[in-house]
Amino acid sequence: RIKAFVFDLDGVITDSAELHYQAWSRIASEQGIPFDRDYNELLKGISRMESLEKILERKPDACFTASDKEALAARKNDYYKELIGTIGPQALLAGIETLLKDIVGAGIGIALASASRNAPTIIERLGIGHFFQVIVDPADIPHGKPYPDIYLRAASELRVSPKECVGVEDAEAGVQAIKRAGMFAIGIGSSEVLHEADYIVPDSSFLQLQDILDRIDN
Ligand code: B16
Ligand code: MG
Repeated sequence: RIKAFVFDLDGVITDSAELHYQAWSRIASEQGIPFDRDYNELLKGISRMESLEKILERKPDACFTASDKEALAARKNDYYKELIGTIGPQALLAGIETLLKDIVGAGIGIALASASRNAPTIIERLGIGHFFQVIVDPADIPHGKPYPDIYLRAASELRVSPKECVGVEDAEAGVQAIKRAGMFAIGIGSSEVLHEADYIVPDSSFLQLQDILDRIDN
């Protein structure tokens, strides 16, 4: 029996993936580094520093010291915080609020497993904090997605077994993390990118609790 849902944030609950893209675009163009939406796909689900490293890889001749990198990552976060300062409940993706309500109504637990250190601020701005029993602090998790650690921590904080959990992700690294944790994986987005997921939907409006539970061998 399914006892909990564990959600990713960016690209699943709200389109902050787009805001990350805009903030990184500013940094890349300031540095004269090519950057586009295809390349941005590689940054989804991975940490701020890992994202920066991936962007700087595209300027192999340049030399960035550790403190240059700290400064770039901090500036990106300032740009990002400016963008998230404008969001409110209208930024919830289609179908998510109904899904959260249905899950709670069915007596099933909910946790957040986001790599974003800004996640608590975003959840509060969206007005959905009351649905979550657990928000995992990514600062506590040394190995990010695609390692399963953040999903395993969510299950243990909820006091359920990973086998009793459904994970929901929009990124390849995230789906891999869910599968390695031993959970049922829902992928939102392209089936090419998310082929390891157990159930793939094109966007969040397709998510229906009963439909999801029916697909899992209970
Ligand atoms: P921050 P998720 C991830 O969130 C994003 O997908 C990823 O693009 C970002 O680099 C990461 O959070 C860190 O975010 O800079 O706010 O700490 O998809 O795991 O919810
Ligand atoms: Mg995501």
